[in-house]
Amino acid sequence: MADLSLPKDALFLGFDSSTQSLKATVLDSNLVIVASELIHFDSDLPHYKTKDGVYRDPSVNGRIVSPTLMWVEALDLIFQRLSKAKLDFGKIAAVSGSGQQHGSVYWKTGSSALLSSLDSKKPLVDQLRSAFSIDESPIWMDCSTTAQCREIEKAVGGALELSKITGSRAYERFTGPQIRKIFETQPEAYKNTERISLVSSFMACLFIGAYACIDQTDGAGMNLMDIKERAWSKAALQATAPDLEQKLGKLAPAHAVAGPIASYFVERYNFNKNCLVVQWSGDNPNSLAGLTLSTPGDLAISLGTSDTVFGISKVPQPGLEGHVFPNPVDTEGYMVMLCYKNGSLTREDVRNRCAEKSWDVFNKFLEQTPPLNGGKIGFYYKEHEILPPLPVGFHRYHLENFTGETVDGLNEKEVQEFDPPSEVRAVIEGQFLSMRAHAERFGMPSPPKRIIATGGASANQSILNAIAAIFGCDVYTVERPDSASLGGALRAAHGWLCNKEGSFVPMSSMYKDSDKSSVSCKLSKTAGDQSLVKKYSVLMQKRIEIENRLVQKLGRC
Ligand code: ADP
Ligand code: XUL
Repeated sequence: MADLSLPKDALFLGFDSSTQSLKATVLDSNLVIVASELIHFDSDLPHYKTKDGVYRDPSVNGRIVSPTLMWVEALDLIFQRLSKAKLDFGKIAAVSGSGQQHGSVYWKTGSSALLSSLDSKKPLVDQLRSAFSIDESPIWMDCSTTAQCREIEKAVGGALELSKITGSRAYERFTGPQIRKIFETQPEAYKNTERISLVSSFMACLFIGAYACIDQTDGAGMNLMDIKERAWSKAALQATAPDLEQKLGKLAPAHAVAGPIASYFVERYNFNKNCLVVQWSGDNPNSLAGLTLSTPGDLAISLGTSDTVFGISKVPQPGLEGHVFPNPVDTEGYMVMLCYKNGSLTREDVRNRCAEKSWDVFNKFLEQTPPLNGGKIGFYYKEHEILPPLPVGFHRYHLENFTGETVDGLNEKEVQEFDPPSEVRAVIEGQFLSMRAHAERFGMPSPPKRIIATGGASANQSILNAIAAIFGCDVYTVERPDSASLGGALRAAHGWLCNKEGSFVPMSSMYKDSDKSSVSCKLSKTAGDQSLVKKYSVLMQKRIEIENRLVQKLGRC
């Protein structure tokens, strides 16, 4: 049998270029975390003047972008920090990472020459200032492309047809509609673009000093790729913009090597010239890898800027809700996912308004209010929501005499406000009841065998308690909440191994029998009381009834 062990002294470096920060995680060959770093965009790079890592454009409804150069400068800065922490870059055998999904970068004609001749004496940011035809990258929070979504769906034969091909109907944040909008509204910039990267492949470009392929998993978040063929769909390309295939370049599997590390990093930071750069992928796919999610009954819940829920599936069944992507660590399987725009920032809004801007007070309120919240239900959309497709707005209802036994005869009264503790419970119960309801409707396991929680808010024990009570299953966590950069380091090791073997090897071959590594999940909360879970099912049924009415009345974003 082949030797599937990693070289004893080697290190593996993973990144996550997400909405609010750039994170790095370093694993040793036992898959134990030996270093980590974080650059917070708003506070560490204040000259870009972002709020939550983004610009919300007041002049164009729903336009949300981030300065592309900020991501470059964050990389310069994280390397300074890793150098200060005395990380031995020479030991790093492979690098990989992830980017927030769907966001796109537009390289100006002639920039490939710039990329391949980077001067190791200068920071990247000073050398790439004129590299982009569009300086502000549209990101996943943007919802300014509804018209383009409908045009693309119509051109391929409808929303369901597009979903059958690409794994999702057209969504405003997906890259295809974003590209079409640029082609329609900034034709000169589109013409002057020689390569379009996702945030993930963009970061890989910096590491190899050349244009990197888009990986097949993150590529599925564009409404442009045929998910069964794992190749660009001619029909989707044609429906989106002219000359697009050449601007996108090729697709590659997530475990493939993007290229050797650029001499820039060898000369500037003493990387070994044999260090490999493994394809970067999306943050949710990388989290799936970092959480080692490989059992069909398990679900992961990621509580970052967005909230997502995802699992794996052998058979793709794309529909009008949710997304199907190729599994980044299984060449035949799929990853299924739902995404909510109102995640951490909406919880923070309630914390700031009702809980003295303190998670401790927020948690105290959550613990002191009864499960089911005495029939108080809230819908909190600080941003246009994806699921359900509803505009910005808060809606609060009180189900009088709610006992949790039945929805029959229950009347809801719309109210303007709740007392602060009830508002805290309403936002948490609302988010997770909505997640459970849509996950069930999407065919995800119900109840799941277990939930693995990750992302910034998974550090909050009171929130994990609520998840265990609402879903009625055990909740696990990994050592640190940033599973995407951990997944990057793990995929770096996996890509290194596949490259050594000359073919794909299962990722599980890297874990030891009694796994003491940083990638093993630990039980954090046990399943809630099952009679309470039943009552939550009743509340969920009522909530969906109200939600459907809101969608009929207020429509898509
Ligand atoms: P992203 O990767 O999308 O940038 P993260 O996964 O890093 O986001 O999560 C950042 C979010 O985590 C913050 O917006 C913050 O609201 C949330 N967070 C951090 N600590 C807590 C906590 N103790 N309780 C609830 N939320 C938290
Ligand atoms: C997924 C999505 C977000 C981003 C940002 O479809 O839009 O989760 O990946 O984290």
